[in-house]
Amino acid sequence: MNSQTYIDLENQYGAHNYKPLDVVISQANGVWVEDVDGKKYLDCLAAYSAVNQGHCHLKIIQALVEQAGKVTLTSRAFRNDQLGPFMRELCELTRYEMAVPMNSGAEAVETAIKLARKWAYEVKGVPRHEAEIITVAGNFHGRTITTISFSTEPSYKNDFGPFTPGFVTVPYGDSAAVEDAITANTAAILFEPIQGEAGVVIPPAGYIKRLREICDRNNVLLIADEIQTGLGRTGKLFACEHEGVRPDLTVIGKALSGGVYPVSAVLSSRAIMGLFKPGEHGSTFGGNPLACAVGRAALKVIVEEKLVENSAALGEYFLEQVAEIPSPHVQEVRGRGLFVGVELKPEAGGARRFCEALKDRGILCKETHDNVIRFAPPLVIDKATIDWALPAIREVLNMK
Ligand code: IF1
Repeated sequence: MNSQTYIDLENQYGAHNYKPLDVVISQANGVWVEDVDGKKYLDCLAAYSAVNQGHCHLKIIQALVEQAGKVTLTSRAFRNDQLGPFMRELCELTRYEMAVPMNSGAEAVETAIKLARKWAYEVKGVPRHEAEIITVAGNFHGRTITTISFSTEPSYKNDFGPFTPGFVTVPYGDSAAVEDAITANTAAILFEPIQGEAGVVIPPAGYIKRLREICDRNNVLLIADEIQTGLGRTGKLFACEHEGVRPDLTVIGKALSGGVYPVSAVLSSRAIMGLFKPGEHGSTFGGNPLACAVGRAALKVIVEEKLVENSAALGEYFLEQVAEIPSPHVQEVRGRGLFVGVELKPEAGGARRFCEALKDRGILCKETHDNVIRFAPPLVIDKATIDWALPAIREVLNMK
């Protein structure tokens, strides 16, 4: 079957909730993917940073296959021999005391919200059902009813109300607005240290540090959604580390499995995580042995292959090289680590056509918010591969 046949099938039987680039991928390895016609592409999206370790990393696949032959799911009604070691390795790497394993990113965000609310009632003394959480404009935290309730993107939410109450929104990057929004009932501030979906939006220097101070001063929890920015993407293990900040709760997902399986988690202290009592939270698949075995291997690869360091070094090189490209279309190039956004001028005709042109030259990227091309290749990329991609990027940024 050729590409068009697969596209037609998907269009006929699958919901049309996406508008993907028409490349039908059937194989992948490392930074490369291959379509059904045998054409190879450099993956510069890495499944929105889930595939930081590179596609089909041998060690992660081995862990998956090996564990699949032993036991895949016990449910949390019983224990399994992978959960404890996974939780320990995760906490040791991230220097948090405890973690709760979930599956999708949105689920983990909801888990963090539940924890923050519980903390507000049991520790801070907020009257039950009155906790407020401050969120920021342009956020992306998932697609569930609660996570879209505080989305500011009309197409993500407009037809899906009624919404979950208890959230207020302030502009991104404005710490004074956060402080003004705090009331006696404020439980937490939920934010992304770099907004991915909004177009690789980096907050003003000092913003994260100021959020930390505001939280400390007002007895409010700081919750960082590092689902996309975490685990090396920005050149640090967590993007909050760029400002030396340790949030009370950090939410991770995506690369926690290297894109092999849905694995997410919330990281926190014993004091906060300890508020969950048996029966109050859970998930059939969360913490299953297959997920844990995959997660353990995925973390090991990040450390052993120095992916955080590689992201920092090659990200700096890539950003510098792209920023130097003379182009009539580019408004701004920004990034941290291998997380780079090229914002085009409004008159450039939208980022989509640039992504299509890159695709024709063997590079897969995805536009975000009409005018931004996001480059986020797997963190295993090397300099030679970046150098291979640069001429094509140069050409595309200069097309008519
Ligand atoms: C899709 C966006 C990226 C996330 C942050 C939570 C979640 C995500 C910071 C939810 C997920 C994904 C979802 C994916 C596209 C992608 C995305 F454009 F939609 F916003 F990366 F920028 N917090 N982001 O980035 O995690 O429940 O999906 O596991 O198609 O919706 P999830």
